[in-house]
Amino acid sequence: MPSIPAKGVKDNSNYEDEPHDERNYSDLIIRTQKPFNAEVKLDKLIKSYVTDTKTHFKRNHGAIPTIESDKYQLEVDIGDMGTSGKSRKQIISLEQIKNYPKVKVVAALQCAGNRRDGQAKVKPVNGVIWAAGTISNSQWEGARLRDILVSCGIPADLSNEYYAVPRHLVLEAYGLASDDECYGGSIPLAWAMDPRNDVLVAYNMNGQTMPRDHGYPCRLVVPGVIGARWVKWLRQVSVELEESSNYYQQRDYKILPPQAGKSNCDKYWKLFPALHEFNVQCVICSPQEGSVIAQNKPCTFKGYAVAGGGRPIDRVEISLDGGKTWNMAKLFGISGSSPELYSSLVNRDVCPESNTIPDSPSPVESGQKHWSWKLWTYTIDKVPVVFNNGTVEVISRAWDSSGNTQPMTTTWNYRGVMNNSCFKVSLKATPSSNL
Ligand SMILES: Nc1nc2c(c(=O)[nH]1)N[C@H]1C(S)=C(S)[C@@H](COP(=O)(O)O)O[C@H]1N2
Ligand SMILES: [Mo]
Repeated sequence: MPSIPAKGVKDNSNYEDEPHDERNYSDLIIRTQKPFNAEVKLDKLIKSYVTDTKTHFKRNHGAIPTIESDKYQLEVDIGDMGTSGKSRKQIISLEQIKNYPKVKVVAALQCAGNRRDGQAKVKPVNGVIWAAGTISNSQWEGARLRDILVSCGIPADLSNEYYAVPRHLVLEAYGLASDDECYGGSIPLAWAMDPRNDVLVAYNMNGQTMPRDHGYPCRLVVPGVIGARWVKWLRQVSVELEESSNYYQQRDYKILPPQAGKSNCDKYWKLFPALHEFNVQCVICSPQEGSVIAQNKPCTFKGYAVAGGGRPIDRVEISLDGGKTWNMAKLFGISGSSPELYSSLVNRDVCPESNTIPDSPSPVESGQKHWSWKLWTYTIDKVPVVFNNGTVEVISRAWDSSGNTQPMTTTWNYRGVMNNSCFKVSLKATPSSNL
């Protein structure tokens, strides 16, 4: 645990060096200033398939540290493999990290607290109240954590008997955090060692140096897994037999049963596992709640959908009759994590007013994981008069390749995490002449 800041690192405990120039404040909704927590306005969120870096949500449990990249050190502790002849603790510089084979992955990053506002409507929850804008889809570039660990002495072959014992990679960050001595967490070692999982120590985001807000000089990228494990300003990675004891692993990102609340949560934390993969999610970004739409005119609904663990989104559906019948939306996105496809998608207007989004490219080879979100549109040619000056409720839901879909209503949990109930917007349909 860090008590004094490392050489070349300033903790900025008074928030004296926040990177204001990295933030497009007009696209963001600020939830807390210190720490800086901001989500993206829904209409801005889907303006391009790859999220603009300055418009990316920002989720922090402390101040943004200032780190001099030439002094940056990643400490790797290989735990009980330290008896194999390799030294147990090894220090790796940024230059060394950049010498490993470079890997690019396009992946969605979603906070487990995305849509916590829906939980807070049921009963007060403990956490920043977010709407549906704590998600992004970016290209991440860096070294495979697997490659670094193999060169430090961890067996490369997952069939090695070493993997008969489950181990964890305990992650710690530079900088301060509000609930513990530093920000930390863990992921299963075998997850990070599986090359198909694309776990990266990333130093570039969308083709540019990693911004300070997002982890400069290095952050972990764990596609398909809740944002909490994507540790920014990565300081240490240790192989251990137990999960991280850090607050953010043990007491934060868990789904407690509804009977657990502020007064009795202590006895429940131990009973439930820390969250890892996120669940299937789908959000209507436009039109937004309360908007007015014109009768007899076309109306296009737009949004995003994403599934955890590398599962593809198979289907997005829209209901205009309270969930009795469902209509299929058009999906747009890349099927795997191919960097070639990425380059053709950057800054492309994927949600034009007309419904001209191309269908998804054909499925990729089996075994390839699906880390990106899908954007979708659904157009009705004529808003029916039957809505008759009244409100119409539009409901969306997605299905992933494992047949997972979304519940109609949310089940409350104390931390308000992983709310993926069907997204609903109420719109007012009026005669066009009234608009
Ligand atoms: N060091 C550090 N890493 C962190 C956090 C943090 O507060 N400190 N927040 C985590 C959470 S909860 C999320 S959702 C993501 C958010 O990443 P972003 O700010 O780049 O959007 O970073 C994760 N990594
Ligand atoms: Mo998060």
